[in-house]
Amino acid sequence: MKKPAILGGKPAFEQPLHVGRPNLPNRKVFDKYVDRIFDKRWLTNNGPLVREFQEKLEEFLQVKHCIPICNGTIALEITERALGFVDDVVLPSYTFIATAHSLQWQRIRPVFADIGEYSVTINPRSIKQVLTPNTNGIIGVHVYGHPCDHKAICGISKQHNIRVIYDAAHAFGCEVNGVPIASIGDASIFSFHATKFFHTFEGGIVATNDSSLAREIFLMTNFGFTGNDDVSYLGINGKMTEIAAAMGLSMLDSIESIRSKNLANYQYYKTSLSEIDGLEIIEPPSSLSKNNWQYVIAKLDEKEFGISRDLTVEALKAENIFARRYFYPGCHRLYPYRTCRYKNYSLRNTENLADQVISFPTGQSVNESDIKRIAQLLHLIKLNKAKLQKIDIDYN
Ligand code: T4K
Repeated sequence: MKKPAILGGKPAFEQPLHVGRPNLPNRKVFDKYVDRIFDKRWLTNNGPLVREFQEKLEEFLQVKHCIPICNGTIALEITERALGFVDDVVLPSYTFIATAHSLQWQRIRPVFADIGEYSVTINPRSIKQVLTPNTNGIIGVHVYGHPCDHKAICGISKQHNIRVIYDAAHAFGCEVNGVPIASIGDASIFSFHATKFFHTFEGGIVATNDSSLAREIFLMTNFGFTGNDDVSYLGINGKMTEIAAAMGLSMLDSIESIRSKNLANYQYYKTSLSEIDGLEIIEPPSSLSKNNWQYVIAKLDEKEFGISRDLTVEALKAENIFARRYFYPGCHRLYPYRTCRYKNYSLRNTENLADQVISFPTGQSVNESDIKRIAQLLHLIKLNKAKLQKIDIDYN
């Protein structure tokens, strides 16, 4: 059996395999849109491609309004402001740091709730436990595209008169029990960052069925201008560029082939990893009736696997496989939140999952033979556990 690279062997992959390696559209389709940008000399500020992209997204996502934005974080910030979020807003700690920062950046207090024991999304019971008289917003995150329990969240929102945003950064093209995911809650935001299943280099949107909210968000995205010399809202520059829309329009053409590729990769992983004790792929819940299969996520049980999750990630890195620990350690254990006094309640499920999670490379640039090789390497790492355990790692 070959020596693992971490013990001095040669890396298994010459070219690195990354989680988040961007999917790309057909180059000729993209070039045609770029020609249109050059012909028109219109680069940003709600240009023709952005407007065309917006219309296509509204149709694709089956939602009344989509407002294109420069990235997912600004989409969150503008939506929070437009919905009047102040004081305390409840969100899961198990998310990318941008969800929490979008609040803290505006001096709104993020109040972290736990995820469920068997789910990756915010637990409605935990939301109820952390509500305060000052809570006026909830942000549910469809982590890895897995839908939040939106019916229970809707009940809490009605009972306490609290508005709800869904951070659907991972859920583009998903449906929950046959319902398009963008149509639940007061508004949803999507991230079109390069690492996402569907992207515009950098970008995002707010999606909502509320027409007056959509107008307010649209105006806030352009400094609050309601005419050349008239400003009606406190706004910011959140505009999407024409080149980003060109990428988005081209990606829409390729979206179903990328979805199929992701699904095939997910199935290869599921088969290849099924025989490895201590490593378990997290399956999507049955409520996710349409998935984009963007993330392949597993839980590594150190006792059963024989080596820690962190050492495994490090050993894979030596083989040129850049797996990630999305979302370790949970926002509440990161700056600036770790020093706040939130912890009169438990985030046990968040911490358990964050300590075990491992995200594997997928997307267009990964194929069946890569996945088989990754599985073989995991076997190899397990076999060499005694030697590997002697290695001291400094993950960061
Ligand atoms: N809400 C949620 C739930 C989110 O997950 C995110 C973003 C947001 C809100 C905010 O949306 P944006 O404001 O970003 O639109 C990456 C992405 O940058 C971030 O968009 C994403 N979530 C998050 C989950 O992943 P990092 O800090 O892990 O990125 P980085 O630089 O480590 O890159 C990730 C991997 O992708 C690396 O292995 C390298 C690879 N990569 C990356 C780029 C940009 C490439 O191979 N090529 C590339 O061009 O955050």
